[in-house]
Amino acid sequence: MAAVKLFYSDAPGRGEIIRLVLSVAGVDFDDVRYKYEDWPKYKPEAPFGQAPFIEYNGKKYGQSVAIANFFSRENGLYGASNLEAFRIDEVAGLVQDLFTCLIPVFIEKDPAKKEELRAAMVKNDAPRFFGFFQKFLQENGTGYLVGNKLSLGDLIIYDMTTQLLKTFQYDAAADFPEIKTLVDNVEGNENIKAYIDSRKSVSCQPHHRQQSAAADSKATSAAKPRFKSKMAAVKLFYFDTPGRGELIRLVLAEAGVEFEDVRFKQEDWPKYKPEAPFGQSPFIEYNGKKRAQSVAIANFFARENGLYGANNLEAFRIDEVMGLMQDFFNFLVPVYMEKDPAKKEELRLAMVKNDAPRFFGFVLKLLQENGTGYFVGNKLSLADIIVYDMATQLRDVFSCDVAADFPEIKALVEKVSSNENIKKYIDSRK
Ligand SMILES: N[C@@H](CCC(=O)N[C@@H](CS)C(=O)NCC(=O)O)C(=O)O
Repeated sequence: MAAVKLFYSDAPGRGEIIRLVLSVAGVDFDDVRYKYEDWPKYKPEAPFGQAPFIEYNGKKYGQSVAIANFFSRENGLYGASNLEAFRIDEVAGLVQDLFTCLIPVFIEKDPAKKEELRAAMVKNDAPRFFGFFQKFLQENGTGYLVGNKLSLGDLIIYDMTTQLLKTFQYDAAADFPEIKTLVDNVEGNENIKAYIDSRKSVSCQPHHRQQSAAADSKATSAAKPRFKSKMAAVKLFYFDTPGRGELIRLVLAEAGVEFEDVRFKQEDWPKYKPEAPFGQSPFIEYNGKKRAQSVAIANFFARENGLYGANNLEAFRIDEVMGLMQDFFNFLVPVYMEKDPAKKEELRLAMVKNDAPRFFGFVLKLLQENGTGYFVGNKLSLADIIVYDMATQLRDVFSCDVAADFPEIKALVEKVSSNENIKKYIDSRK
């Protein structure tokens, strides 16, 4: 493995999971930590104007989840099967949702208001999410999230537990015995111990992590479609809108997986909500089990059907695109939810002017870099499908035609919509 340089502020935040993964894997990395006020110096270097980002083999990469996934796959921390990877992705999705709940608490300046928000988060959101993690751990029954060894999933839960304790005084390990066991298991890992010790002496200077024996480079084959198999029937539950469900429909359609597309009206959601594993949709029933988190579901079926790249670097690029599109989706939600027509139009215009060109500008650069008209290799992948999905939702729901401004995106949209299976699905949808 070539040396890695990680850029993030001198805080845990979204950077810590990468530090944990690299440490467990024994990967040599420069932990470049800067003070908050120095960020403007680093921002122009960040591929998507955000941190964390890394330099790896002389190239810059962004999106924390994509980076953590890449190094986890590279070092055997991403589960032993596609179903184990699916569970890890579910946890990653839940933690992203929990992060979204933490942000307003974190950025609130007024101390009384901040404490009020913190108390509400500690009372409601945190136990809800840790309740899900506890259930997963009980289900697996080994003290680890998947199998009988440490994985990215354990590190994600550990990271959240320690960050919540330190920053928000919420002690999940005190309330959930399985979380306590997991924290003990993670902290019992030799490499994590060494990392925690080194962290104590960290200033804002870049510091260097020592490489351990485990750092020998591994073949980049983990992301190959490993489990091409006859799929069991799938039932997908989502609102009768594209939203977060459409990506899954498109992936299943492209893969030729037969699925029951259960669509419901907004007012019928209370009937389905109790069935949803985390009280949210989309969710699926697969092999008699309910699973959720849209990205985890899409990743699972993409891996299962050869839509997740031909190697780990291609999978990394796909995860970057997925992360960018999830970030962008979060900007669409307030526009979609706004009830007041004037306010809604104001929000829409701002999104069309700022967020859409920014995010599609990033993905355009990635598309141009590959130069085949696809994001990776010379064939359709999950990345092409999500960009197609977002571009068409923008066009149809928000009257914003990014394809008109970016010819390569236009070509991609045309290519995806003329794909035989996708075309069949779109026609059936009408
Ligand atoms: N990160 C989750 C977010 C899911 C989410 O926010 N779902 C919304 C619909 S797009 C929902 O279920 N809202 C209804 C509710 O929370 O009761 C995912 O990607 O699946």
